[in-house]
Amino acid sequence: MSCSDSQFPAQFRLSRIDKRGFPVPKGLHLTVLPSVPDRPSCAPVPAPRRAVIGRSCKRREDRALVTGHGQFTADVPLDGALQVAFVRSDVAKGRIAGIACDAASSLPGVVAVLTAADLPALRGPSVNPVLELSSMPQFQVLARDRISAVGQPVAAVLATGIAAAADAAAQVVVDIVDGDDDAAPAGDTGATGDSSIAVRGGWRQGDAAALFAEADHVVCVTVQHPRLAACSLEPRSVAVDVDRDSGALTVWLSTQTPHRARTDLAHILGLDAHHVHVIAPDVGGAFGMKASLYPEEIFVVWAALHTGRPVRWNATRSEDMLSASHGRGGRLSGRLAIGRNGRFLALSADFEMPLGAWLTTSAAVPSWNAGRILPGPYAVDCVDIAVRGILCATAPVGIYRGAGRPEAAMLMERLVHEAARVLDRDPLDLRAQNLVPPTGMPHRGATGTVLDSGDYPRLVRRFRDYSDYDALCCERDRRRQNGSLVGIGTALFVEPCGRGWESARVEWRPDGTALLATGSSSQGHGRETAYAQIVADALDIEPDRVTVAEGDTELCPNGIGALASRSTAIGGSAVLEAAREVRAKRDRAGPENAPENSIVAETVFQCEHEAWGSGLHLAMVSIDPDTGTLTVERFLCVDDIGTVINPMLAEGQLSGGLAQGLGEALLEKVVYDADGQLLTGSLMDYAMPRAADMPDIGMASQATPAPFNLLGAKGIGEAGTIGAPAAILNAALDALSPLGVRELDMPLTGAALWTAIQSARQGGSA
Ligand code: SMO
Repeated sequence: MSCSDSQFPAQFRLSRIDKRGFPVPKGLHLTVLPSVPDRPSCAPVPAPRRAVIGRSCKRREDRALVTGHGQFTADVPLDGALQVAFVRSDVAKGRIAGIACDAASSLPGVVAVLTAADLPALRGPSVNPVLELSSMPQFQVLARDRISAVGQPVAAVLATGIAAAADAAAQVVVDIVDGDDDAAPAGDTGATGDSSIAVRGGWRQGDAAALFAEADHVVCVTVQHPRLAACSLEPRSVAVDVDRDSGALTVWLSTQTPHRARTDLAHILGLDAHHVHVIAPDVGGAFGMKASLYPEEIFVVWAALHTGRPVRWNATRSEDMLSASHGRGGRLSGRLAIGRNGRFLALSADFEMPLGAWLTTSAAVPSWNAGRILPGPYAVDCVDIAVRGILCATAPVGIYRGAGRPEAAMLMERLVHEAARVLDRDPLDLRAQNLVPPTGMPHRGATGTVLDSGDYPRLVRRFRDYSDYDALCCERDRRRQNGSLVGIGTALFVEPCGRGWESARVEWRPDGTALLATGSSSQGHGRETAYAQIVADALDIEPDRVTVAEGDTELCPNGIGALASRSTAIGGSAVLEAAREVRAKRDRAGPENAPENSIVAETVFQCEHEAWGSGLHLAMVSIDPDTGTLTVERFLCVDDIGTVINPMLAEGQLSGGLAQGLGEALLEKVVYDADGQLLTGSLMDYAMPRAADMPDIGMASQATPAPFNLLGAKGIGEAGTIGAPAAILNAALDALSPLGVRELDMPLTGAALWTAIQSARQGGSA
C-alpha cells in the first residue's frame, strides 16, 4: 500500500465538506494556515528522514470494507453454531409470576429454552469506581424475579437457526404482575429518593457562597441533554466456540475493549483468563456502547460452555435501541459568579445523570468527566460541583462519544454566553479575559485536573482570524435588523484523552518488514493505518512494510482498548516506544547482524498525565419564524490536537464527531413514556443525521504538542461531539434572543423552535 499520494504538514488541511458529505475539491477553498508550535515539545519526535508522521495516508482498512470483504463478528464462520433469540420484558417493572416455555421448546430446531432458573447466579461486568458507587443495583443475565426495564431479557431460546429461535421466542409466555416495592422510577424521570442514587461525586474548592454573595453578576443556566442511542453501524454481535476437551473458549466479540472482555468473562464464569481467547474482528463502530459486557453477551458465552456447542447472537437494530447502553440524558444546572470587569470568580453546579437499571463498566465516567472538566479552559479558582447518578427503569446509560466532556462544555459555554449577554460583552472577548494562560501550564485546576498544555488565548485569536468573526457578527446584526432570526454561537472547550497505559510489540524482520502487535484496539477508526505510520516513521521504512495485528488477546500484548480518544496519544506512544527500542537494538547489534535475525521489543507505555486537546467551534444559524426550521449556515472550527499523525484521519474523526454532535443538537432523542415504554425503538422513530443534514464545515488547526506522551499527540475523536451541541444551542438562543427566549431543550426540532417562538410572542404581547 503506497502512502506517497499526498503529503501535508502535520496539521489539518483546511477543507470544506459539501451537502453530500464529500470534500469540496481542493483549490476551491484550500487555505493552509501555518501551524507553528509556540514552544518546543518537551519530548520532540526526532526528525525522521522519511517524515511518515503527518502524511495523509489512505486508510489501509478500507479496501476490504468497501468491497464487502470485511470480517465482522457475524461473518465469522462457525459450523453448527446455535443461534440465540431473547424473550424480553414488554413492561418496565413488575414481578415475574410465571414463564411458560413448553410450546416454544417443542418447536422444530429448538435445542433449549432457558430462564434464570437454569442459570447459576452470575455477576455483571466490573464497574470502574471513578466516583463513589453508593448503591449497586442487582445485575441479572436473565431476569430472575423482578423486571427492571422494558427490554430486559427474561428467557433465551437456543435453536439451530435464527428463524427457528425467533419463532420459538415469540411462543414463550411471560406472566408479569405488578410489583410494588421498586425504588427506581419508570421511564427517564428524576430521583425518587436516596435509594435510586447509585453514583455520587463532588468537587469543592474555595468559599463559593461568599463569592456568589459579593459577585457583581450571577448567571444561571440549566441544560437538559437528550438521551442518545449510539447507533453504531454494526449492532452488538458475539460468536463463541468451545474446545470440548479443554473447555477453552474463543469469543469473537464486537468490542472496543477485548482484553477487558476477557478479564471480565473469566471472572464472571470462574475461568482461568488463559482459557478465554477474545477476538475483536472488524468492528463497525462502538462510540462507547461496546466498552462493557452486556447480559446478552454473558449469556451467549455461558450457553456455549453449558451446551459444549458453538453459540452466536447478533442484535437487531431495535434490540440495540432497547437494551444497549444509551448516552447523555443528564440535567445540568450551573451558576457563575462574575466580578467587576467580567472576571469569573466562582462556579457552582448540580448534575443529575441517568444511569438506567444496571451499571455498565463505565457507568460513572460521564458524571466524573462532566464534573471534573467543568471549568474547562478557564481560570476559576472556586468551585462547588455536585453530581448524582440516578437509577431508573430503562436501558443502561453509559459512555457515549465524549462521555461527560460534551456535558461539561455545554454547561460552561452556556454560562459564558449567558454572561456575555447580561454584561453586553462579546463572548470571545469575555472568554479571552478568563483563560488559563499558556505560561501557567501545566495547570492544576480547582477540580484537581491537570491541564498539560495548550495556548487558549492564541486559539481564540487564531479562530477570530480564521472565521472572520467580526464580519460574521456584522452580517448577523444587519440581517437581524431586517427581521431575520439569525444567531452566532461559539463554544470553547477542552478534551482530555484517556489516562494510564497501553502496550505494543514490534518485530523487525530480516527482510526489512515489520510486524506490530498493539494492545490498543480499533473500533473502525483507522488504527492500523496510523500505527503503521508511527512504526514506519521510527524505522525509516514505508508504512506498507508494516503489518498490524490488533484486537486479539492471544496475538497482542495486554491493553485497555479504543476508548476516550486514547488510541493515538497512549496507544500510539506505546507503538513508538517499541519501534524505537527495536531500532536501538538493531543499531547496537550493527548492520552485519541485521539480515539474519528478527529483532523484537515489547513495551508498556505509561502516561503520567492526560493530554488535553482544545477547540473553538462556531455555528451560524438561521431559524424560519413560520416553521421553526433551523438551518446551520456555517460551521467553523479550530482545534488543537498537538502532533497529527495522519491529517486525513484526524479530519475524518472531527467531521464524524461533528455529525454526532449535530445529531444531539438538532435531531436525536431516545424517548420513554411515563410507564417506561420505549417510544423510539427503531430508526423510523429515532432521527439520526443524514448527509443532507450536514452543513458545510470549515476546519483549521493549531498545534501545541502534549508534553507527557512520546508523540505530543492529543485526542480528536470526541471534539465534534463536544463543540457542536454547545455552539449550535448558543447560536439558536442568540437567534431567538430578540424575542426574549432564554432557554431551549435539545433537540432543536422545528416543532420545538416554533413552539418557543409562539410562546415568546404571546408572552411578549400579553
Ligand atoms: S465514549 Mo468512548 O468510546 O470512551
